[in-house]
Amino acid sequence: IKNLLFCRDKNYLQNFYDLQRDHRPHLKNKGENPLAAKLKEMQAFFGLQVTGKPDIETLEIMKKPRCGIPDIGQYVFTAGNPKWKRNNLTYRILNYTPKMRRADVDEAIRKALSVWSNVTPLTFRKVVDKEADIMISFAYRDHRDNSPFDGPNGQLAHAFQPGEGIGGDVHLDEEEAWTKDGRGYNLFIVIAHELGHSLGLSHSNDPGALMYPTYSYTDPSEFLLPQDDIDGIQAIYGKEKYFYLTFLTGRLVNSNRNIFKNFLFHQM
Ligand SMILES: [Ca+2]
Ligand SMILES: [Ca+2]
Ligand SMILES: [Zn+2]
Ligand SMILES: [Zn+2]
Repeated sequence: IKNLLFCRDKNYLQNFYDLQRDHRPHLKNKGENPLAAKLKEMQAFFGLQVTGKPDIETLEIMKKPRCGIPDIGQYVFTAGNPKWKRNNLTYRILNYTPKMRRADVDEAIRKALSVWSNVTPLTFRKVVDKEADIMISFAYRDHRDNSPFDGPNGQLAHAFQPGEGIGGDVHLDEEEAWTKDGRGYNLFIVIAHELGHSLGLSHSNDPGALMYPTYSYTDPSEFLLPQDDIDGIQAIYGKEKYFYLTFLTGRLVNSNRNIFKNFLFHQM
């Protein structure tokens, strides 16, 4: 099997399935080739036939543009979803892509944040001149975090789990054809996915989920956060703040439901 896998495919398993880069003769692990074992893990994740062989379906998935965060393995995500200890978070846009108007980048990011704040008690405030919890930037190839980007296609972006410093930050591959619509890669869709990681979610194997690892386009104006993602994020942070206020103020909120909701969303 080793000889049937191309270097690129081995890279895929190294990047996303924790395949050791330097595998020596496996003395203790005689039973199974580590490549076959990792292929099986990948096939299981994507719901393919688990053969341990690089069949057409498996190779097709490996070619799809995707998020740079691994699907399994503990070296990026610690067990038990990590979370922010505050609900009021800050974000900052460090740079822009020449491929889009600045206002369109701002709008894509604002809308991607609202995807998550709409269903949780989380709020996001933009800062322009100091360290923010979520620093968003476009980065080129090796950008000093041990996860170099790979040029056009392949890995589109990655993000770090909640935490200090680089924690929560979102990096976008500068070499992608970023857009606000269905051409190239839609910035809103990719950032919305990456923010899921910034907030503590790992990949879902539900093909309809936003947190599925491969890219798929949805018209931003028609985007609705899938239930799998809502369940995931609410398991970490609870439901939207509207429910807290309902609990606290009872009838007052019910009678002014829409006014209150608008008020709350404008607070972001
Ligand atoms: Ca950070
Ligand atoms: Ca790329
Ligand atoms: Zn991802
Ligand atoms: Zn990075």
